[in-house]
Parts: sequence; structure tokens; C-alpha cells
Amino acid sequence: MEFIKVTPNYKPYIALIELNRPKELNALNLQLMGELRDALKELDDDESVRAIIITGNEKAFAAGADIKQMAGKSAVDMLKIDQFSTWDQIRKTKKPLIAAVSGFALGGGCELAMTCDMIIASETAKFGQPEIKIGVMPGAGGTQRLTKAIGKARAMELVLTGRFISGEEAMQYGLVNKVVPIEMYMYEAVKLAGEIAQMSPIATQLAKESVNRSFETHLDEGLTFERKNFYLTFASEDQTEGMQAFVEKRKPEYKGK
Ligand code: DAK
Repeated sequence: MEFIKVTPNYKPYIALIELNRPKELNALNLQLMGELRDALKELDDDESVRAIIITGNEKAFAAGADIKQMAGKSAVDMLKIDQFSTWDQIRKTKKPLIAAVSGFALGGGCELAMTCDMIIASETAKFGQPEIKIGVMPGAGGTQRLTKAIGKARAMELVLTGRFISGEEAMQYGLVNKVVPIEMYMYEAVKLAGEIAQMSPIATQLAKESVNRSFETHLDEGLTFERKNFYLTFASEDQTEGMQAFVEKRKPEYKGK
């Protein structure tokens, strides 16, 4: 594994996955996502693991999907890569997933945190869906999960402006389970995982499935809709401009084309 670090027995019954592309603020490239999918599958099959914590580092949980990797892609390229199957497999992890978030959790990073079952945030956490600023929109469930988690008005504002919210605000909005000082967020994540790990793994799995069923009843339809629109953004000149401007470190000039 090059871009993640996996410690299956980090604590009794608790596995830890650390996203590990620190220079790129843990931007989620295809390889990292593939590694994450494989690691989760392995931990799901490992009977000595009952809860899994996913974290980044103090500066970034993950600053989003890798814009540099996506910048030159066409809608058809994106369709062929089919990252959604990887995200779907991660979403289907049976064991409880806790995101321990410090620093940036943006775009795909915020979506990954929301794909987990619970989020423990440090006070320095910054959540956001800034895809709109680079000429696209959330593509891994952001418009659906954020809206369900924090309500339409707030989700709409965050998705349309790309504004970041702090850990404290995320707590007030109901996006995270707990917000704590930076030196405590891993401790709190381990504490929560430890509590869950004491329960029956079977009941835990079934209970997780059931909570998700209520949450996801209408999600498939929403995700299908979101996916079509996400691909469509790659047919726009604004997508090329937005991502190119990011790579060249300049302000994008959008033409609405
Ligand atoms: N991608 C690639 N590189 C990134 C990156 C990203 N998302 N975020 C940061 N980096 C890189 C920067 O380019 C920089 O690299 P160098 O220039 O040093 O080579 C390095 O990380 C450090 O970043 P900064 O120098 O920019 O650091 P600052 O502290 O000044 O700023 C920042 C931090 C987080 C505000 C800034 O880096 C930033 O705005 N980053 C981009 C945030 C963003 O727009 N995220 C959303 C990306 S779009 C899908 C699933 C998911 C998605 C799409 C499809 N499918 C299943 C199909 C998701 C899409 C997205 O997430």
C-alpha cells in the first residue's frame, strides 16, 4: 500500500487506516481509493476487527479527489474509469466506520467522511463541498448525504458557494458526532470505536445495515441523478477552465459554456 497505512490491530478489535499523501493534502487519487477499497474488504473479513477508524493527518483528512488527475479527463474518460464502483464497495463495508477528521475534509474528502458511519472532528476541521469553484459539482454522494445530514437550506448554501464550515459549525449542523480539541480527536475516535467493539459484531453489523436502510431508501435514485449530472459537468468548458486554473494557480474565468 503506497498511499494508505493500515494497522489492523491498532487497539483491541480496532483497525486504523491512515490516508497517507501528506504533500497533496491526502488528495484522493485512483490508486489511493483502490487501496482503501481493498483494505476495507480485508478488514471486513478479519474477525479480530470490529470497528475501523479512517483518518488523515492534523492538516488534512482529505482535500478532495485529485484535481490534477481529473483535470484533462472527458466525460467519456470519467465514465470508463468508473470510480463509482470503488465508492460503492467502500459504502458497503459491513463493519462500523468512524472518520477521525482534522483539517481539510473537502469535496471527495467530505464525501468520504460522510460515507463513514460516524464522524469525530477536531476543532481545526474544515468541511466543505467546493467542487462548484472548479466548475463541477459533488460526484460521490455529497448532494445527497450532506442534504440528509444538515438539511436543504444549509446543504444548498455549501454546495452552491463552496464555503467551508468549521468543526464547531459542523457539530451545530449535525454533520459530526463530536468536536474536540485537536489533541483529543484520535482519542475520542478510539473511545467511540472501543465502545462499539464491545458489542456483538453480528448485532452491530445488522444494526448498521438497518440504520443505513432507513437512511438510504431513496438514495439510489438520488445518486443516479447526481452521477448523470456529475458526468455532464465534464462536458463543459468551465470544467476544463476551473481545473486548469487550479493547476496553474490562477483565478478561473468561467463562460457558462
Ligand atoms: N487535488 C490535487 N492536489 C491538491 C488538492 C486536490 N484536491 N488539494 C490540494 N492539492 C495539492 C496542491 O495542489 C498543492 O500541491 P503543490 O502545488 O504543492 O504541488 C498541495 O496539495 C498543497 O496545497 P495548497 O498549497 O493549495 O495548500 P493551502 O493550504 O494553500 O490550501 C486548500 C489548502 C485545501 C484550501 C487548497 O489546496 C484547495 O483549495 N484544494 C482543492 C480543494 C477542492 O477543490 N477540493 C474538491 C476537489 S473535486 C468522484 C468521486 C469524488 C469526486 C469526483 C468524482 N467519482 C466517484 C467519479 C470528488 C471531486 C472533488 O473532490
